[in-house]
Amino acid sequence: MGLVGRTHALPMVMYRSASTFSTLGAGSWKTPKIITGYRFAGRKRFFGIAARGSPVRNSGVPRSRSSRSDGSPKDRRNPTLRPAAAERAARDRYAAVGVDVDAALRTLAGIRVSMHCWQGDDVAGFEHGTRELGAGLAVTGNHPGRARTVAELRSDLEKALSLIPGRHRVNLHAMYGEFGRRPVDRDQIETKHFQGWIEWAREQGLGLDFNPTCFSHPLADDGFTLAHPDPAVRAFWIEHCRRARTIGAAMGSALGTPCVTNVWIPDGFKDTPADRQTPRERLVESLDAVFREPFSAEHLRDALEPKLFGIGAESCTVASHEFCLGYAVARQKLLCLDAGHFHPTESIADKISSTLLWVPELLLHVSRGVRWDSDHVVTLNDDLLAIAHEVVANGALPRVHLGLDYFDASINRIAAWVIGSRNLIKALLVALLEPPGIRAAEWAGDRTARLALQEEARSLPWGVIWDGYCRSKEVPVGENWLIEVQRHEQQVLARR
Ligand SMILES: [Mn+2]
Repeated sequence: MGLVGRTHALPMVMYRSASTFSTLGAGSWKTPKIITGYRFAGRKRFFGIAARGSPVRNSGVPRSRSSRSDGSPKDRRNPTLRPAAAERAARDRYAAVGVDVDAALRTLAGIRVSMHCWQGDDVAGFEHGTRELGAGLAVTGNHPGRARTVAELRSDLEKALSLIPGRHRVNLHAMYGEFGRRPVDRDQIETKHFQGWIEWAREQGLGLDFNPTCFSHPLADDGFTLAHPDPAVRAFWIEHCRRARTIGAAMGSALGTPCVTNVWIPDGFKDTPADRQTPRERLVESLDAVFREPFSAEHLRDALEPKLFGIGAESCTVASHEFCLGYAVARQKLLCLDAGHFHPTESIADKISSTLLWVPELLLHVSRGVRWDSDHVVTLNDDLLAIAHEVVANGALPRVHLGLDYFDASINRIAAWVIGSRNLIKALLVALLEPPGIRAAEWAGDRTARLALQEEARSLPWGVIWDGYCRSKEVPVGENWLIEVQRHEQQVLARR
């Protein structure tokens, strides 16, 4: 859901420490096209995307890693090619408001964003037989080049990650295993089906996160899984989630970094239920069974993700925010806050400091809601800046796992990853570069100065610092990454 952008008042107390998927709700006036296994028929149009004469091609900016200029006179028409002088001036400006740019960049470089694999293939997965998504999920768009195989998805992830500064993580769903020739049902998945991903992640220097997939399955077709009235159906999904945790722990153990394994339960009612309580009691029992086996926190972190509604489940979602918050507090699990899973004007930013008082850690699914859809590509809007601010300003980075969760098949999927990931990292940079005078003004009771400094901070030259960060991480500066994506689209995606 869309969020109302607003910088929330800073809390007075510092902390000491330190799927989900597209909802198509009641407001939908037409049925969106559900894309699984489409075939693209418009190649000519596609080839025109990066045709000669496009503004990006002719901008005069070299194609990649281009801004290593020494600021010589021939470069001076293009300010992006004079990084050293611009960065010095920006650092001076930040120094004047008490900001240590180097410290901010060191912190930024340590933040691992978990990039969601399902943007690359429209949440199709690699199980035998293509199914419609169901469970309130739908992907709109038909851009060419959807990853159809594990190899294609990994290749696309590598391309996207090469354009994003820093070292990060990849988030998998259980439907993305390598299942071989014979079908493997969800209650039969094993670590061996994800061994290829583990080896790939190790080679790439990535962490992995994981999710059981409680949708796109015959036993989820009537809208209930872990809260299903039939004990046999519940047992199936309990076994699936239990195995997902075992696999997550194996990933965390193999890669030396805890795997956040996030359970999202789509169960809900299209129309007004007569009994909202019994399904929730069943869900508590099911979750207790799922989480019964203990694992080391060094390997596995369990998270639970609430949602307001999905298409076909508009009247009541069993795993609502209150349900999941209560369960997470009672059982000391991680709470997952998805930016698109609340009312359209409800921001998750303000929930971060509130919930961290009661749960050990948070998982954030950074997304962008637009009307009925919870999963638009993340843009650098006030909502995103507020989320990043709340994590950074409250000293919560060590307790908050940052993941992305959206999917858009109407644009280049690699670009969708790059845009959202870079935006989240940019928002974190802006938060890390916040002048300390803002908080000091609030603590001094000077609300006038707080507002004045907050507004002046918006136009501080963080973009120059960002460019320098990209340069230092050897990823394209500014819009240069788009040229890489366009070339890749012509050379690789067009042939799929
Ligand atoms: Mn989510």
